[in-house]
Amino acid sequence: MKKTLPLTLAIILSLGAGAACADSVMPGMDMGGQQAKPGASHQAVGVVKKVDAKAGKITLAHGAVKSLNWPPMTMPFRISRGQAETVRAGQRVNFEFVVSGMDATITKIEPAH
Ligand SMILES: [Cu+2]
Repeated sequence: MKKTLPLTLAIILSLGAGAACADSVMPGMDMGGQQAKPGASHQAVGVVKKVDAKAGKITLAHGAVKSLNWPPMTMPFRISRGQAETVRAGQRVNFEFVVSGMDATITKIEPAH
C-alpha cells in the first residue's frame, strides 16, 4: 500500500496534466477553433494594453470568447494601422476578430462605454 500509493498519484497527476494541456493549447491562440467555423468572426470586450499602429499589432486583455471557448486572457492581435490609430492603451473596447492559424486579426474595434 505504502509503495503503490505514490505511483498511483503520479499516474493520476500525469493524466490530469495531459488533459489540461489538451484543453488549453492556448499560446498563440491557435487552439480555440474546434467549434468555430473557419472565417467566422468573434466578438469580445477587452482593455487595450499596448498598441503599435505602425507594426499593425495590438495587445488586448480580453474577456471570455464563448464562440471560441477561450477564457479571458491577454494576447496580441493583428490590426490595421487605421484601426489601431482609433484606440489607445488603457481604453476599454468592444471588438470583433477572425482567427486564422496562429493569428487573430481585428476586424472591428471601438471604444466601449
Ligand atoms: Cu485570447
